[in-house]
Amino acid sequence: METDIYGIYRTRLEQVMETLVRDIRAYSDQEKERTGSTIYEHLLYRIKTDSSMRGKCDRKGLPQTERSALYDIHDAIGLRIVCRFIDDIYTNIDCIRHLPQVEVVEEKDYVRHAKPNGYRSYHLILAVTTPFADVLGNDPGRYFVEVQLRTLAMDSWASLEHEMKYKKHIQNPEMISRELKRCADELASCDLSMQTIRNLIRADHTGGNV
Ligand code: 0O2
Repeated sequence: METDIYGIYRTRLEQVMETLVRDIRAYSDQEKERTGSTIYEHLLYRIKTDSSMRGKCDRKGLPQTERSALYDIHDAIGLRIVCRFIDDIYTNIDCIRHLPQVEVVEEKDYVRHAKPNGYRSYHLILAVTTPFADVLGNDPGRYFVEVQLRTLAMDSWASLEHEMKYKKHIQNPEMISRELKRCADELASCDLSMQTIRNLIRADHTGGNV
């Protein structure tokens, strides 16, 4: 049997993930206290499985080593924050930028710039500074985390599209891709309308002019 691709770093990855999840829950509680509403609906997190990390190394032409998994590839730790409204995505990003020991090293805004297939989501790659060594031997260390932020609508679309991608024999894939794209655009339009309605309700509630 193959050894774990993360080797002795697996427990470190778990520590980094747990600390980040704790910090995100803490700012979320503070926001709830301050505004009375939740800043996200779901917070999901995982360590990429050994076999899927090995597969990703192969796809990228990298050797299946700890260094590839922890340094060259940046999503050994993955978090997904699913929000009700588009603005909440950006509020969460702002909070994440202010977390201690966290630096945003890469970002992709597929919310404003959707992929051609209709995929929408905001991706951040974080480098988290840790009080223990990393795979390069740096101490303090740096561990990478991928954070995907989406609305509920974007999330349900992405899981359906993901299902299609991994299905081997699919009838009429062109038609399904076309329908998925149409659906993504309709959902994006609904997300915008929902945001506008919330803004109107809030402006009204605070006595502002609409
Ligand atoms: P998995 O199994 O979901 O983790 P990368 O390969 O990550 O270095 P890339 O492709 O430029 O480089 O990264 P990007 O665009 O930030 O995408 C990273 C992740 O976003 C993917 O991880 C998916 O989870 C998700 N994603 C990106 N594009 C799509 C899409 O078109 N549809 C769906 N359903 N998800 C998408 P992985 O590692 O590819 O897969």
